[in-house]
Amino acid sequence: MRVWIYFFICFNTLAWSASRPQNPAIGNIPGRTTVSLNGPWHVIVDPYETGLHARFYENATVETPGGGPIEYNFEASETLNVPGDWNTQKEKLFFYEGPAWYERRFSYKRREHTRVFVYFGAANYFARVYVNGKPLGEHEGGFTPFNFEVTSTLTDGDNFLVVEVNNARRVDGVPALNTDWWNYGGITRDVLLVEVAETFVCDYSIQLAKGSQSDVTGWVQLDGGSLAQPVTIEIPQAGVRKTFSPDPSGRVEFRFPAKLDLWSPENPKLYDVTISSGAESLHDSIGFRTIEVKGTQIVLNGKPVFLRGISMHEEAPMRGGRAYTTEDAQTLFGWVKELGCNFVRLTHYPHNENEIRLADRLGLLVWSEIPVYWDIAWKNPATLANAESQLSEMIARDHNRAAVIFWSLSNETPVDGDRTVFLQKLAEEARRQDPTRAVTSALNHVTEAGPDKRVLDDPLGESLDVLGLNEYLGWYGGRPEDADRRQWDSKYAKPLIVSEFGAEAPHGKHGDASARWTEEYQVNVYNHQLAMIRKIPGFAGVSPWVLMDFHSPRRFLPGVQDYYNRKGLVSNTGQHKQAFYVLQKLYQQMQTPAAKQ
Ligand code: GCB
Repeated sequence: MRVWIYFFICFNTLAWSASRPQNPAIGNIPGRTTVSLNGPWHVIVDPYETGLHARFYENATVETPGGGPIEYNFEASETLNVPGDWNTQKEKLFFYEGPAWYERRFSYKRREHTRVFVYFGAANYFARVYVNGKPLGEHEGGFTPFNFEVTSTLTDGDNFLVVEVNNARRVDGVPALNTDWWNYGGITRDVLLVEVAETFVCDYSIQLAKGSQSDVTGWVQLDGGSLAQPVTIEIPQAGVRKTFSPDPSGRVEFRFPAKLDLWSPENPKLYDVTISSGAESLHDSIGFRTIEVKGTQIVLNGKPVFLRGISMHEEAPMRGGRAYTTEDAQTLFGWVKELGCNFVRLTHYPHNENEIRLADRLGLLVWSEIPVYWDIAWKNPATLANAESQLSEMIARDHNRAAVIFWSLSNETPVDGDRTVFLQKLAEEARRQDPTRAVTSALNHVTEAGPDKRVLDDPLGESLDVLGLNEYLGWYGGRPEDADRRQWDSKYAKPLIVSEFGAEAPHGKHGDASARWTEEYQVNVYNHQLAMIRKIPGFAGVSPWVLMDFHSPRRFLPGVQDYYNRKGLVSNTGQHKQAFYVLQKLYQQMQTPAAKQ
């Protein structure tokens, strides 16, 4: 089955396809030659999608005799920076949802014995890609990478790429119509031309074998005409150099002993790993650690770990809009580290690769999620296929990152049969593609077992390894003090993470601890919540909502929200609210030698 999947992934790039051709390891891998297509692209905002019929992708400039007029002109159109969302680059596009056409000219000369792919880090939400007037394919899903082979479509000399990006919300989309985050549209991550050898490393997995601290296991998949060429794996610092012969499908599977310093939040050790085959030599930085669930404990490298976390969006501090640079990630994770976290819940969609790689370097454990959010079209097979492909793309991009310990399938989905079947299928798929990490979801369905008792009994819990619980006692219902009486239970003897709680307060708005929208009220909620959740059976971690204030189309209150969700511990311009220090103090206490015993 596995071989088949890789056959599909590697070889469907050879044919034009309207589906999603991809080679997972095409991207920012050191050792690969890339040409950046970032920078200003010409853009035509096209609310009625006229460009599809008017064939904008042909990028016509000269009228054909007897033909009609050409009513567009990329060269004379405005530009937008790539990467970047359109909403925060032009004020008039702040609320825009719909199609827009991007165009970029570039000159290129292919080197002999290479193949070339055009790679997109992400485009939200739906993209159609054309090169030199020819369709390459399309991609659905706003937060994961995709690529198309352009070896035979590029010409030596001048070329042009046209991409239609459409962020219109769709009933059958993932997410669907309703979210509590801004629907930033556009090409929001890097665009690259990636050059590979004629036979190249299409994907690989290198990590510790499940439950073993001394055996490295994994696989390498080749794509191309010389599938028999040997594959060498080196980890120089650990004295490893192994050469393998692929099977007829170009696949190598291996397991060998190695003496490695384990990766952990306290010691985020990364090894330089080289994967060579034929003309290619890739270098990756890989950490080695084990992650397991034992009873109600999360076990890292054989020892139980408590997750001191925070939830966060991929929102740029200071300038606003989608975060995409390493500097954005450094600022956000700087605050995460300042809080004393060892864990970060990256909501509600796969965040950019800069963040994940920085988490690897900083020693932050990561919860990574796909945007199956609130209610979506559970009965629609195309919606399931779309969710599955976003899940696969997330796993394909990040499966070599030690930081990632959880694949999250969903957030606050309504309990009903179709939904549970849908998510069970995603759970199976996640385990099939990556049996080493834990599968989780943020749940919020609880039943009353008395006036002050709630039980987490969502049937999806059966299919998860780790349970996330979102609860907002003291904000969406009740008073902060009600938490003192609230008791919790779980139907499942599994680790439980309180994946959200919180309260809104703009920075600098003060008042009484009982006055909603003040920093004092937010502190009050944190104090009572933090005391309550520590008593939850199976309590294995917490990631309050949320690190930084973020744009939301559902938050209107003038002078208070102004289209921001203000539950941040830090404002969108970096000011720390009082509740930041409440959580920081607790996380500091948890790290004292006495607390660790
Ligand atoms: C939630 C959602 C999150 C919202 C948050 C809120 O439960 O998971 O996306 O932003 O509540 O602030 O209401």
